[in-house]
Amino acid sequence: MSKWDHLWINARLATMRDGAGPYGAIEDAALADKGGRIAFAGRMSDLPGEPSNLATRVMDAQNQWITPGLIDCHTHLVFAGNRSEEFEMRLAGKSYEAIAKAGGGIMSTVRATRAASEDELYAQSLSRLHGLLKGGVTTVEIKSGYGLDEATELRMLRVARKLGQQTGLRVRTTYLGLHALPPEYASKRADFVNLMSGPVLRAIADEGLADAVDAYLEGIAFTAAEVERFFAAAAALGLPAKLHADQLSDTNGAALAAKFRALSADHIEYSDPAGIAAMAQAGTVAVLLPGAFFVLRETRKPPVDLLRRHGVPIAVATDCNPGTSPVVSLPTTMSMACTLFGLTPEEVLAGVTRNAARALGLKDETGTLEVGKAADYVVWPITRPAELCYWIGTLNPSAVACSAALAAANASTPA
Ligand code: DI6
Ligand code: FE
Repeated sequence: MSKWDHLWINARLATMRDGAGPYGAIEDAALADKGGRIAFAGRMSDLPGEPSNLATRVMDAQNQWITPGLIDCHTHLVFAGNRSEEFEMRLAGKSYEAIAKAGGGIMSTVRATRAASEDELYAQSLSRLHGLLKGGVTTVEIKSGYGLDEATELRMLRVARKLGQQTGLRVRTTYLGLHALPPEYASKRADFVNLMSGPVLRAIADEGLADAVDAYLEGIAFTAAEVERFFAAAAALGLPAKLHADQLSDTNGAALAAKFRALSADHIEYSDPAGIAAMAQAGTVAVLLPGAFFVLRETRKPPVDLLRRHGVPIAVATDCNPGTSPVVSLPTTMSMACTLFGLTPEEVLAGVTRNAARALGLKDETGTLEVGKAADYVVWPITRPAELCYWIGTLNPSAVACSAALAAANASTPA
């Protein structure tokens, strides 16, 4: 047998395998990888020989816990500038909707992002990505949506792809074509929807720049009919949907997402029981975003009990964006998901691993520690998995492995 690349011994694994007991935990465990795939995840006593004979590098985890690499499945990480003035306006009593209606909000970031060069956009976004990395993230979803014209939407997605290539993180990109109506289309809504669902979508698909599409279904954003038109055009090109749904009001977003068999419906604070039942039927993941709930001081919580009762998979993400969730720490968000939404630490860890992978169409690739899956994992200096949700701002991984880094390195090494 040719040797494994790495072997961790004396570890405790939170495999997060579905149906394998709390955290899918294995004590007195070992984890090995070879060629960027997990080659062994089990008990030390089941190792097929002496560790030093089995792997090129053997590391002693000294009883630390190893989890799957964390997955942040909803971010708007690529943008220019910041919205700290609006933060101050909201603290002084102005609402998020009122600021948006007055031309601020998403449009203020659109102006800054349109004005930024690709290099500026890359540099500003890279520092945020480093923040996520420090928290154990190995896969991140990045949306466009602060361009709202062809050139800037493409630029955002290219920057997102380049961030993945250069950092070695696994990046999934989402074309958020219907995010806000730019003022130049104020009296031509249908033209804007047609542009985003037609020429811009095709240009993005031609360059292979997006893995999915997303839309903002909300009173201050787009209607169900507009979103349906956009989703249908994406489906015709083979692109799956994700949806910002029922965040500030009930717009039947959960049901619409289910109708298109969307990968996920995100936010869903106001979703009704019929919508949640439809999501369960369609296999649509519920992505909960406590950062936005916290920043906007919302009071309506997502229907967690209903999600549990219907068996809808729950994911948790940062929603990193300059308006409603300027958060670049997934562990901090995990703490919020417990304290603000009442999820258990085990539900939250599933929400940033197994279920987050599913929300990105990656469930066979990453999200659990299982032989054959990508070698994405994090070693944590903790004694219980719940510590991952308990500490705020202090916990750093002891080691992070991301197989996408290996793939990127191989791609850039001449054969
Ligand atoms: N995600 C979004 O896209 C909007 N809200 C959210 O949670 C708006 C983001 C922004 O204000 O820039
Ligand atoms: Fe968002």
